[in-house]
Amino acid sequence: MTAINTELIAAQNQATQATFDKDFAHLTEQLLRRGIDIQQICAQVAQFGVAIPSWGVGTGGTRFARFPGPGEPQHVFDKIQDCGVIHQLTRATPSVSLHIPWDTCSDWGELRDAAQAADLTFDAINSNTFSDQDGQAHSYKFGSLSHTDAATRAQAVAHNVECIEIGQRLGSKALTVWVGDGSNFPGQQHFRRAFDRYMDSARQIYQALPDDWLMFLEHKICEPAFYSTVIQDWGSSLMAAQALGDKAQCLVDLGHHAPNVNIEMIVARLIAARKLAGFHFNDSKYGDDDLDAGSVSPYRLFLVFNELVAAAHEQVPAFQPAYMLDQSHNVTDPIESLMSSAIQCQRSYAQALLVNRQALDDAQQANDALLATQLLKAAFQTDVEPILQKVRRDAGAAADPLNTYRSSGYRQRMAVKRPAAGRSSGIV
Ligand code: AFD
Ligand code: MN
Ligand code: MN
Repeated sequence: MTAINTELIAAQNQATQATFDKDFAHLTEQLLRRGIDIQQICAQVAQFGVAIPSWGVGTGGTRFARFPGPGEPQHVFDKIQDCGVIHQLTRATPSVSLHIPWDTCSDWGELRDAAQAADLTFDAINSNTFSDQDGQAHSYKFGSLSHTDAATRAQAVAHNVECIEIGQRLGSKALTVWVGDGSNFPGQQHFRRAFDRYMDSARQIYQALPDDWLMFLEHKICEPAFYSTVIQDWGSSLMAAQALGDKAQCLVDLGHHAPNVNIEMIVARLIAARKLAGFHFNDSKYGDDDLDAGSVSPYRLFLVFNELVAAAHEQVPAFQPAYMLDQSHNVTDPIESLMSSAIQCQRSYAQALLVNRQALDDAQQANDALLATQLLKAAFQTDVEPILQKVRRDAGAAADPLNTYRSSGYRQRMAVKRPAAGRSSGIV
């Protein structure tokens, strides 16, 4: 089942075929001079996929306001349909990451079928103990997994276990746990005891994990707690993951660090510790801004991918990070943002594949700082668009996803089919 007319895609791709051929031939020749086989790069890029967060297809908002866009998804099946469009046009987003209970469903089997029909699978499932749900016995106002009250902690544990059960029905293989737990005032919370309580709860969740599942711990420096958070940085996350066991790993959301922190080095450390779960890609200028991946700092995104490609190149054992987007689209059509963000991740990956690893090793060994950094720049400054387009064309996706999406009239059709529903979930 395809949401966008395949003939439209084919016609648009055909219209730009001749200029594309020239661009691709030129890049092929350029890379050959650098000793790089473009077909090999294309084959690797074709394997790249990044999961779409179900909450990302609805318009986001800030704590000040939300400005809903037309044709927003009204339930999880609509979200799957939108994710299907993103994947159809890019072939770079083969899976969806659900958020419970934002994504409620009375028949998970039906949802699995709908995803399959859209050629999608389910990535890590996300629990939510950072907001209260209707009819919930205990409030998370003062925390969840680390709450001072045992009954509140037990409720939060039970929710996570339920998320695992839902995920099992959908074919997920990981649970992502992010808690908003923390404090707003110095003295409000006993740091060590709060961490101990978190660990006690996390252990119970860990015990409920099926053998072939992973538990992704997502740290975040602040928000909604603005003085301290229980899992505030990669150090706390690593401590927790190491104490829990092999199935617990650390997830890096690019927006969850102190300003100017060297994220690519954190990535390298987590790889060294064999604890890198994967990513929530997005970009930021100030905090957890959830801007589109690579929209502010494309070089930083490239440097993160450079660490990932280096680890794969050096054959770090069991190195299989999970890639997800986690963005909030306040002023753009979410489908457009998600398509361009997925492609931006692909672009960074492709550029990182162009780094001359041997020359970089040699430059590092010789302490040739300038040459080393120029080798990275040479890769980053290569326009890999023909590679990305080639991969999309070969997969039957759109050569120019944004243009094809806009001319498909999908959003206009959805605006009629899904009349303004008022509020939708996914504001963080
Ligand atoms: C948080 C985290 C986490 C969570 C999300 C909800 O990034 O991934 O699931 O917001 O939108 O800041
Ligand atoms: Mn996140
Ligand atoms: Mn976040």
